[in-house]
Amino acid sequence: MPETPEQSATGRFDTVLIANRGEIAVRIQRACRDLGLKTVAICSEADREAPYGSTADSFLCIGPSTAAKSYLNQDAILLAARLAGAGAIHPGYGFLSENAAFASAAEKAGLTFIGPTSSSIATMGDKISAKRAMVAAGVPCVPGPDTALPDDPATIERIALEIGYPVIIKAAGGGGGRGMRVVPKADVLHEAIALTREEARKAFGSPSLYMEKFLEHPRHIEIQVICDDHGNAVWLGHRDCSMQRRHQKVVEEAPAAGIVPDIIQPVGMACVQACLQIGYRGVGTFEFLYEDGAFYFIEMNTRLQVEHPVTEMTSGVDIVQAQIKAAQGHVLDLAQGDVTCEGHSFECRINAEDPDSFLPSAGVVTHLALPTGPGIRVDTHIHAGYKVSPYYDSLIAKLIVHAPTRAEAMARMREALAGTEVEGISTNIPFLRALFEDGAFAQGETDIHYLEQWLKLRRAA
Ligand code: MV4
Repeated sequence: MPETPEQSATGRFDTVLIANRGEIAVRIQRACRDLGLKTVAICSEADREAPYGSTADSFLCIGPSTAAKSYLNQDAILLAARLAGAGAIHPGYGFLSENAAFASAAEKAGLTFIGPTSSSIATMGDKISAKRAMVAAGVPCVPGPDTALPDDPATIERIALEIGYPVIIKAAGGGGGRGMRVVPKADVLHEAIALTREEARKAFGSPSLYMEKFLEHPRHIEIQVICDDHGNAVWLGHRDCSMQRRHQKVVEEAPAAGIVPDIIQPVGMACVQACLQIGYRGVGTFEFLYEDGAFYFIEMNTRLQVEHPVTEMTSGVDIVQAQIKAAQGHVLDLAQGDVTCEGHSFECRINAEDPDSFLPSAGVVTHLALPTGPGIRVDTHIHAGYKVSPYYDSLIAKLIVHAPTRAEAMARMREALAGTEVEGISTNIPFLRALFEDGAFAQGETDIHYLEQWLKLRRAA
């Protein structure tokens, strides 16, 4: 969809309000400083002691600890931007990062939203309109209509038969694993649809559903793109994010193991084509399922992602700086031919959680040692004495390594994990250390179910 000039507002700004917290607030602040931009940090009452508060040019507490009253409080954030003289808002990931109404409200308040237009966010937020846009651009999608399921039972049955069982019912308003149900065979089709429809109505305010072929053993592979407002777009290679538990990614890597350039190249180019066709601006991620040598689009994320560092390591592109420059209206200073992928990168998400129950572990970090050395990067906001609060997600640090080959990168991650000490709270570090000793993982022989199966076996042992 072409954008109206008003929706496409990029602009000059010299001060960025960072509407987020934790490690990504630190990461974005660094990119702003690198670009000579001033920063405004915001916090909730629980985050008053945040280290990035004192390094920002201004620091405002915008509300109580619960996210709904602070990091999700649109009016408070817009007011903070006005008070602090910010010209742009960087939403980070999570919170308001994929909220089309917020992007639009920011633009109406005369602020640049560092992200795509509200119309792009809305198109991709509706998983049916996203799929339709991808089909139109020639991006390979999962078999199944790019339209909402009708009400007529006979028509629904015909669609399922045409796709072939098993099928999966998904809510148009869902995504990230919310609002979906697998249907193994015809006798439970209508029941599954009725249940998913009710859940969708309650959770997303829309009963709209669609149907796809259910892929049983795929890998989750995603493609990173960056686009400017002048008709330029490039893809920065791919990542494998199959190592997840309950839709929470735990380890990510770039490039995806064993995916040869010949097979991913046309998919990357189709993503670029889709960006140009929808007038996409800024950074984005195309999520694919990969099974038996074929790629199937499932969703597009219209934000900076947690795992962007593995692509930064392999492409050499500072994705956050590139994102901010795109929002300033700069022409992309990178052509597809300039993009290379060097070596291999892994990211481990270090979570403050109980290693067995996975419940969040709040408390004070009494001792912290972080690894250093060639090819090691740590993105974090914590320090010894930091109080991990129970209000937000449990990510406390990202350990990122880069080495010439996948095997060397794995060895480097083992080394980095061995050099990481967090005391006072529980973390998933012991579990990450064990995972990097796993043979099948080392061989790249995993899919989206691997980690949960591995955990089950490990518990039984
Ligand atoms: C699927 C699928 C199998 N077949 N779609 C889950 C999250 C959301 N992004 C889409 N998801 C899936 N969609 C079809 N047609 C399996 C999943 C899925 C999954 C996808 C990526 C990463 C982890 C996953 C875990 C369970 C299910």
